[in-house]
Amino acid sequence: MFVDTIQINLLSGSGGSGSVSFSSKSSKTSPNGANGGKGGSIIFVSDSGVFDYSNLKSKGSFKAENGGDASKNLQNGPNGKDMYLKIPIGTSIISDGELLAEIIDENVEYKICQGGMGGRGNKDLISKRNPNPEICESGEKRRKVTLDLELSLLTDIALIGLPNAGKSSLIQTITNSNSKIDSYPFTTVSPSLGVYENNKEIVTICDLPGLIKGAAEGTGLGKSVLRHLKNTKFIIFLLDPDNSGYNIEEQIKLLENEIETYNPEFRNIKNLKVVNKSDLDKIEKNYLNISTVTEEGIGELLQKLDEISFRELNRVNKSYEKIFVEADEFDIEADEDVWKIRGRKAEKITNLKGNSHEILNEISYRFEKSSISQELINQGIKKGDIVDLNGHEFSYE
Ligand SMILES: Nc1nc2c(ncn2[C@@H]2O[C@H](COP(=O)(O)OP(=O)(O)OP(=O)(O)O)[C@@H](O)[C@H]2O)c(=O)[nH]1
Ligand SMILES: [Mg+2]
Repeated sequence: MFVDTIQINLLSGSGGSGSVSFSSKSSKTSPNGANGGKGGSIIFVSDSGVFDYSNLKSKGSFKAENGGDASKNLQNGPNGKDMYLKIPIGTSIISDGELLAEIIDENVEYKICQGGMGGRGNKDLISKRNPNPEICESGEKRRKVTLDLELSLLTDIALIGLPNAGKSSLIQTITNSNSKIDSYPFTTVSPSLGVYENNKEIVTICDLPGLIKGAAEGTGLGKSVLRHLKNTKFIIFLLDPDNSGYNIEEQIKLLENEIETYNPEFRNIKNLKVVNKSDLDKIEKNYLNISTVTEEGIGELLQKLDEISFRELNRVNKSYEKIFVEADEFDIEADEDVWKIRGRKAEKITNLKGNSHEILNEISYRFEKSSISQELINQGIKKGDIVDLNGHEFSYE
């Protein structure tokens, strides 16, 4: 089964915990607790040998390795392995309806779910304030990301027409494709690719399901057909003189209208209008007439296509990568004189283990320096109010 849309859950690895330990070679002990390993990240790699998401479909959820905890005596925890997932070229990466990336180049790596930072051990926490720390940091938690992936195939030519126009018959006539042909509408339910060689280059053709009125709004297989056009360089409109509902001009109008409604930019895709089924003696004078049955006109069609240099044509889509600055976010919830603060930034302040007295000192030092403290002042915190920072409570001074 061809899978061209998928929702997947990604979990990066958590960071390992730092350690608290001391060297005791001489009478003077010194901190030598090491750092936890980084958690593994999940990285997409665009691969021209992958054609859809069926390799991801069977799992749906992916988890990178956690970083290891540090041991004593300067032994850092091992980093968790990154996980690489192959995705097809032509993938749109979408999070919560927002487009994060369009991947149309081969071998692009996209770190989509960052592994957690390892926690620092007591050696790296030495400071003037605390020269002999008995605390360490726990590692950052894993991140969870849910993404929608949508594929728009990269092809030179797309065959567009109403159901039964003969699109699959045409791709079979001119390429090695064995797209299914039958006399009922919507025989083709997913795109199929074929290639042929002209005197200059290898040309890829994509046979698509038929379009009907309302396709741009999702009628029939509409959206899943039209989505592919953003990575298509050229359209053949295949028209059917034997269609009982629409004459040739009406078919052109319907198809162009659906395409433009879906995306006005698609108007710029070059096209050729071809009338099929000339063997039925329904010749349309103003167009190239062909028959996939008698192969009449097929040579002429190929000649016309030979005149086009597909390499030089542009696709509507551009590769795109949103600069993804992860916010060090936090939420403040105020209830009378208690201020509850949660979120990644709060975790970064309170991620400490060890001597409880030192933990409190370190937390209040980090808290005062942080933007959380400034935000609380802006929101009107008063002396004596209770601050609940990720479960650690203290009174504000
Ligand atoms: N007489 C005649 N019939 C044709 C010709 N080309 C295709 N057909 C017939 O038209 C019907 C539809 O052909 P398909 O190739 O499956 O059409 P399609 O456009 O791929 O249809 P969908 O996948 O349903 O959108 C079949 O019965 C074909 O045999 C032609 O040149 N002449
Ligand atoms: Mg078909």
